[in-house]
Amino acid sequence: MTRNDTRFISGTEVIWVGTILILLLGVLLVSRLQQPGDDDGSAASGHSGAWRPLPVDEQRFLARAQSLIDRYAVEDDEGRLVTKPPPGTDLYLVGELWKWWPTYQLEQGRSYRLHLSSIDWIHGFSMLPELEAVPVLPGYEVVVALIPRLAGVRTITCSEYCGVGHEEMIGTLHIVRSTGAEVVDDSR
Ligand SMILES: [Cu+2]
Repeated sequence: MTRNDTRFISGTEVIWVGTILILLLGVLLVSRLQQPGDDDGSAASGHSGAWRPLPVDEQRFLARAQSLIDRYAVEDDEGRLVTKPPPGTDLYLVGELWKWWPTYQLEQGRSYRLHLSSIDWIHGFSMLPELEAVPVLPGYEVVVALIPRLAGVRTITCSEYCGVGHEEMIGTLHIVRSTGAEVVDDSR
């Protein structure tokens, strides 16, 4: 037996374990990014194939979200800002440690194009049952078709672990019936 054999961990072993870990992380990341949007029969998915993150300028994305707020935001009964763009509007939703903004009010059964991006970290957009684990990435946007199926104050959660505030990264979409402004909650 040589001296090397008696060492606790050899350099070669460290390299092998490291390589395998990196490969596993790579496979995990690629499979996340290629998650198909409409294989689950979701009514929200108006496109075919994988999510496609496209490079986006962060300042332009933020400006678009802000301009929707400037144009359509009103205060609700509790003094919170709710942004109410008409059906068909391109929506810009920002994921950020640890919140989602703006808060939109949308009409049930109408279709919207939802643009998602992050300004800091990798997040994931989930609003079940319409959309699950859509990647929300800094420097990229993912555009998905959203047709809200259930009325009510709907919860957006983050599907990618993003630090100590991950569990509290909750946003809301207010979904109203298209005939009026009354919120009828049948989402739970
Ligand atoms: Cu997150």
